[in-house]
Amino acid sequence: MPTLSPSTECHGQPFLGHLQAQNCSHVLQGPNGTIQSPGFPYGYPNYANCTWTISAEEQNRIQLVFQSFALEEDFDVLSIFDGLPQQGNLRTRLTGFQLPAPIVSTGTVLSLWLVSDYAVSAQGFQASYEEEAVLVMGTFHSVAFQPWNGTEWHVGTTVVTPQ
Ligand SMILES: [Ca+2]
Repeated sequence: MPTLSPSTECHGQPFLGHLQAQNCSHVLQGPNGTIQSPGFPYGYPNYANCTWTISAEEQNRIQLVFQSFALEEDFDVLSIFDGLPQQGNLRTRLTGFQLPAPIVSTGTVLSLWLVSDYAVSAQGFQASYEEEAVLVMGTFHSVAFQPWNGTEWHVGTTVVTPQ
């Protein structure tokens, strides 16, 4: 009986090959949306092997907030990747029944990878994601008020409009 093992190779391909074969690979773009494990909230299948890759626009970040989380502890795991779902990008592995804290990507891509084993399911997970604009700290120059040209303001500076 063949079984899928996500940590090993499949026909010489890395684990992404499994995902394409199972058609459980989701590519999502901002600005926001909801992600659910298959069958949520009635239970995910055994041998689940699903990825969600979320891309934000340049300069933006992705915030992931869980609304619900229940995976068979230690045996079914949701891995979060800061970037594409590759081993080097692994950020955290989530399992069990505790609602994880929100996660914000450090780059423009955040990925999720759900793997379940051969038996015992649970409700699964639901999370919403949202693209966030990054406030670039720095200085800017007045354009509207010509006399102020050359004045440097920092974010948070109080600007008093002359009467
Ligand atoms: Ca399981």
